[in-house]
Parts: sequence; C-alpha cells; structure tokens
Amino acid sequence: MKIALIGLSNSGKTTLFNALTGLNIEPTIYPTISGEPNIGVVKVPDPEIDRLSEIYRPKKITYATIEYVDYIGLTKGDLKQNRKVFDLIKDVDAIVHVVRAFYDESVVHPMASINPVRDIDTVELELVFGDLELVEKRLERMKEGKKRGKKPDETEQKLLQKCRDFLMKETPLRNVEFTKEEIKAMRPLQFLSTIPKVIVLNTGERDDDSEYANTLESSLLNRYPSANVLTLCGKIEMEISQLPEDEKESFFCELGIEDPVSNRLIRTCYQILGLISFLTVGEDEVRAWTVRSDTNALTAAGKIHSDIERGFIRAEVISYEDFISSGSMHTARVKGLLRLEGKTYEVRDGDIINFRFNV
Ligand SMILES: Nc1nc2c(ncn2[C@@H]2O[C@H](COP(=O)(O)OP(=O)(O)O)[C@@H](O)[C@H]2O)c(=O)[nH]1
Ligand SMILES: [Mg+2]
Repeated sequence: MKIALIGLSNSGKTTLFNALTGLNIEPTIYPTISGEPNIGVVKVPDPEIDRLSEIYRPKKITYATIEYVDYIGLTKGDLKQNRKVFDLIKDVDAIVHVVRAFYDESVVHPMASINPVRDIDTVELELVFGDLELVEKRLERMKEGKKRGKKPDETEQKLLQKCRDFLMKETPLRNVEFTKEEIKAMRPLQFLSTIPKVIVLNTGERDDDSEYANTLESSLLNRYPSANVLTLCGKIEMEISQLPEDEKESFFCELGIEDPVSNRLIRTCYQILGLISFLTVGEDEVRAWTVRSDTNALTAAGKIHSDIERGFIRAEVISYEDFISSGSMHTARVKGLLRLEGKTYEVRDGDIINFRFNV
C-alpha cells in the first residue's frame, strides 16, 4: 500500500513522515519548493504475525508494508508547481492531508494565518483543479481527433463531461456517485480527487492546544460529515519515534498516548480503503497479505502466485482465533475447525489459509 502526505508548506508533512517511518529527515522552517521526495517503507505492526511466528519459528517473517511519500507543499493557485506533486502521487492508495493547527510564530504559514478550514478547502480545490485540467485536456484531444476523422469513444466522452460538470462546481469526485462501469473506466485516468483521504490535524504540543484541537475536530466533522479526521501532535510523535524501543512505552504512558500515530493512521487507512489481511504459515515463512475486503479465495491465491491461482483446487481455512484456541494445526484439524473452501469463498480478516493447487 502506498500513502502520500500532502498539504500546504510548513503544515508538518515531513515531521509526520519522520514520526511514521522513524527516519530523521530535517524539517525546515522555510517552505521547501524543490528537492527530492522522501520515501519510506514501514512494516504494518501485526500482533497475529508476532504470535504465529513464535509458534512456527519460521526462517522468514514477512509483514505487510506501507510506503509513505512526502514531497513539497501544494501552493494555492499554482497548478504548474502542484503538477509536480500530482505526478508523483497519482497512483497512491490513500492521501493523508496534513493540516496545520499549531501556533508557532517562528514557523511561517504560506497563507499568513492559522486557519485549518481554509487550508482544507484550499488543498481540496487544488486537487479539483488538477483533475479539471486533466479532463479538459482529454476532451480537447478527443475534439482534435474528431476533426481528423477519428470517432470519439462516446462512453468516455460522456463520463468526462459528467466529471467536468462536478469539478466545475468544485465538487471532488470522491463525493460523486458513479456506476461500477464508470468507476472501472475512470481508474486509468488516475483522478486525484477520487483518492480516499484522511485529514490529519497537526496540533501544538501545549495542554491548551489539545482542547482547541477537540473543538476543531468536532466542528470539522460537522462541516465535512464524511471526512476521516485524525488529530495528533506531529512534533511529539516525531520525538517519540526517534527514541529507543524500550523508552517508547514509558513515554506513551507519561503523555497519555494510547498508541503511536503510525498505528492509528494505518488502522484508519485500512478502514477507509476496506482492506483486510489474511495469513499464511509454515516453517519457511509466516506472512501477512493485504487484500480488499471483498476478495475471494481465487483472487487471494493469485496475490501469492499466479500458478496457485491457475491451479487452484481448494483453500484450507481456519480463523486465527480458532487456531490459537486449538494450540496447533493438528488439534484444529482433529476438532474439525479447518474448513475446505472453494474459489468463491470470501476471505475474512485474520484467516489463516493454505492453498491446495496443482500445476
Ligand atoms: N510547534 C510545532 N511545530 C511544528 C509541529 N509540527 C511541525 N512543526 C514545525 O514546523 C516546521 C515545518 O515542519 P515540516 O514538517 O518541515 O513541514 P512541511 O513543510 O509540511 O514538510 C518545522 O520547523 C517543524 O519543526 C508541531 O506540532 N508543533
Ligand atoms: Mg517537508
């Protein structure tokens, strides 16, 4: 899974990137407008994999991974500059929009004042403008093709016009209803405003900041009922992420933080993207596989290897809970807890699966 951090300059993207990845890229006081993107791959913490690895003691343990991308800030009204960001993030699975809610006079705000609602609307609008440009370019190309005698694809033309109508009204395509066919046809176009989005409110580190953050969070949810909002203090999260493992725990207790932001953000993304994990176990490898929640056994097999999909016979399935309560695969089998499922079986979160196949 790939997640992009976006937002205005100095909203705390690189700070959050560090908190999420444990890396230590220097955050800057002055807005950065060039340079290379920061990319970090982290494993998805998974207690089930930990436990299964203790039981199987495999040669290799493979967690699901997330790739985070952090780049320059978006600029209001500068589509040419923003296109650099858009080109980099158009294929990500989710966008995390970092919104500045901390007050700090030593850190300039590109729009000169702290106003999270304005910033959210500004960034959303830039995504909409990016999509609008794309739609218009494609429609223009169709028109030119027609002049040269090429028959335009009417279905696509209709779809593009529908998108344009909404984008002109400043509606992100995420909020528009599309048919299954339309969604399929839209996928290769890589619209930005269809990408699922999490809003991260980056609040300050003082106690009175957290009260402000709570009020802000509820007013945001009033204004954008379908938004996914996560409130955190990037600066503190980053400091924690740089601590040695054994010190982290006590720090969390001290600050009353239940869970590091990296875990909370991953959970939120899995939820909004409708993702689940199934597991494979053995002496060679214990591994988590991330799939969409509507995945059937055949597609899950293909995720591991196309040969397994092609030669699929049956999936031998047991839930993680049933396996743990049995103590071993042998006992589970004797108790009849292992099920044989066919190609159309809908995989559930935490299923331990052994695919039987023949090639
Ligand atoms: N006081 C305070 N400063 C922060 C916080 N998060 C980020 N900053 C500071 O804001 C500046 C810009 O942060 P950075 O992560 O580089 O923002 P970016 O431009 O969005 O990548 C840096 O000086 C950070 O230390 C925060 O929660 N509180
Ligand atoms: Mg940065």
